[in-house]
Amino acid sequence: MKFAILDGKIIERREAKVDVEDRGYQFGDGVYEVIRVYNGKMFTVTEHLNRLVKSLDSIGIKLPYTMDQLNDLLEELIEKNKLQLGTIYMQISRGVAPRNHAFPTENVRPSLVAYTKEVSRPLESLKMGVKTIVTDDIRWLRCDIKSLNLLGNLLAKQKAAEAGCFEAIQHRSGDVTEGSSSNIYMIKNGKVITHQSDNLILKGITKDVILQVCERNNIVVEERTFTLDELIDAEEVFLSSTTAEVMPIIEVDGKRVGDGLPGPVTKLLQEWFELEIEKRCGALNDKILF
Ligand code: DCS
Repeated sequence: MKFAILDGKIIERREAKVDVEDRGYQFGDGVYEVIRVYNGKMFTVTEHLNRLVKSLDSIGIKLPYTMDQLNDLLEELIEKNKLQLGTIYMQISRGVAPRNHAFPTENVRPSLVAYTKEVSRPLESLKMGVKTIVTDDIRWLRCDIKSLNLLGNLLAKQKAAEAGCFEAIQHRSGDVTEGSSSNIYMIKNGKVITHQSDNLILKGITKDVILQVCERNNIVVEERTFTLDELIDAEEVFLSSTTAEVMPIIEVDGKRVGDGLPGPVTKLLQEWFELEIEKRCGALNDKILF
């Protein structure tokens, strides 16, 4: 896509360059968000910007823009890039300063970068479900911060890719935490069970929407720790993220989930999630047909 945001200005993507001493580049000293765009409109943008500010607060970076300014900038970027269906990636690092682990003492301006990408909905996978593997969660203890430091997540995702799988489900000593870039859910006796939003997982915006939809439709949700044994034994399993939406999981480490097809509760949630998208961003051209 032709244009990007660099430090508050919309410029040509190929002109958008960062300094070799940007702390995001050297240390992963910053945070990011990925926002979905349907019909040229950002889905749950306020929720994403709120989470961005929360992540920034937890690492002591002060956002050099108001939420309204950011929102307007992102809208302008979507318009200039004529983006209809895709994502916005945005990141803020602590800024440029001589390399030193401790934060710079002089007033360094945080660097903001954002750009768009055309991404279609993964309709085939949404219909058929995806396979996953299980791996140790080797990450740090502040997974609630959407940090640029993603090495643990990358190593997990790479294992999944090498196994021909869509996602790696991470666990700490047998307790399921989350996927390498998604939240994980299982269905037991018709209830939706997912890890509580604490320091061990990222509080997904998609997760929030799913939980709201469940509440409105009287689906019982339990936010609690659950084990790999419970997961393997579940009636249904699914994952959620900004790009993958509500994605059925049909295999965990080579073992079939249920009868190996997307289950009825997952399909209901997919339907309700689509309605939620349409409510906020207008009618979708391509939908999951059941
Ligand atoms: N957990 C992790 C570790 C994630 O990276 C993500 C999203 C989620 C959960 C789900 O959060 P959202 O529902 O808010 O998307 N990861 C983003 C990413 O890196 N690419 O796309 C989404």
